[in-house]
Amino acid sequence: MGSDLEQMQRDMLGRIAAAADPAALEAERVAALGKQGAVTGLLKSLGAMSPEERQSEGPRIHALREAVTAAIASRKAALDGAALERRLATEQLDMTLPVAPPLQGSVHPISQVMDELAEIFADLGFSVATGPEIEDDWHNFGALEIPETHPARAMHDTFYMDRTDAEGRPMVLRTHTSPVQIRTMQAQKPPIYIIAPGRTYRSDNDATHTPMFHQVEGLVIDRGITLGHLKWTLETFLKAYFERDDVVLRLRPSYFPFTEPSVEVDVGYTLQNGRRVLGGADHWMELLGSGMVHPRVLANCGLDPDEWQGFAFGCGIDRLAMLKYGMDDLRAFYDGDLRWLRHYGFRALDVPTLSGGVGA
Ligand code: 2U9
Repeated sequence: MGSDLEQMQRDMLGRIAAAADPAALEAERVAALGKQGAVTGLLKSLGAMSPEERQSEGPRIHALREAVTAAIASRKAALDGAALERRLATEQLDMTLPVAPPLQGSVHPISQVMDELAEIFADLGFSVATGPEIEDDWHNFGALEIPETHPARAMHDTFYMDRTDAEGRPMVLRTHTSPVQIRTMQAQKPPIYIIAPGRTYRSDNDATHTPMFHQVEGLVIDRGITLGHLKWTLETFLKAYFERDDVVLRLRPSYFPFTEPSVEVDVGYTLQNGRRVLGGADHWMELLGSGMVHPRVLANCGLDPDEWQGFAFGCGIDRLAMLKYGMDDLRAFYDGDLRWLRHYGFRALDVPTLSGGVGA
């Protein structure tokens, strides 16, 4: 009996390993483990055995079943993997083909707002900078004066990767777009006038937070830059973005490790039929954070703080989109619901321009 079982296992594992496609593998599974299968038959035969026989044969038959089950799972994984590889190698999608009108997509409000921001800031002499979304500890934290022990680290709810940087510290999904400015300061000499829009990640998920969200940060490095330049820039940006001349800002003292002094910026709004409409100064809501770049951050990037000064700001793009275009649930941005996209999406050729209206 014992050597019969061993022979049976060898045969079954051999046939399973040789199954050339999922259908052949399924046939082997049914033949072994199906209702009428050989292993199932052996398991059933346990009932008719004497207690002594069952004690010796039971574990062997169960071991056979486990070995066959594991072999099927491993062959299935190998066949599925090979099938995926074949599909990836053969299936192609030509992204440049024109789309038939009933299927025509729309521009997502986040992309639209990013285009609007690029347009507005280009008019002020800023260019758009980008950088990696997987960052090392130094670019995301260290250079910005957020050391490991700093409470701001905990506030960032960081996603850590398996990969490590040169110092053996885990790589992170960037928690803000600030590392883009660090990289820009290292790579080019001032004057620097950039915005850094892009995806950012924090382990946070509720009605007002998604684990992936979008930020735009701005950075100016030049000689003789003051808080006055910061306020004028933000005012000019927000007036253009909300397409209103009565946008009023209120700057409150705040604290960020990478700016000194730091200011939180509130924007005035009025209530019309229960909805917030930007402009005026009836009510205030916090819109963005900003400040003068900390001298140590400049020094970390090889700039002499006695020669160069700068300001920086950071703002959630999702929030900018919601305020301008009237969405009230952040999570709908990422549901991929075509009805939502048709309602809030923008036509592909409605490119925002300052003269044509940025929110075309
Ligand atoms: C460098 C130096 C300074 C960027 C800044 C903020 C203040 C800020 C938040 C607003 C809402 C992020 O999306 S949010 O949660 N940001 O409050 N960001 S100052 O400061 C920098 C960046 C880079 C080199």
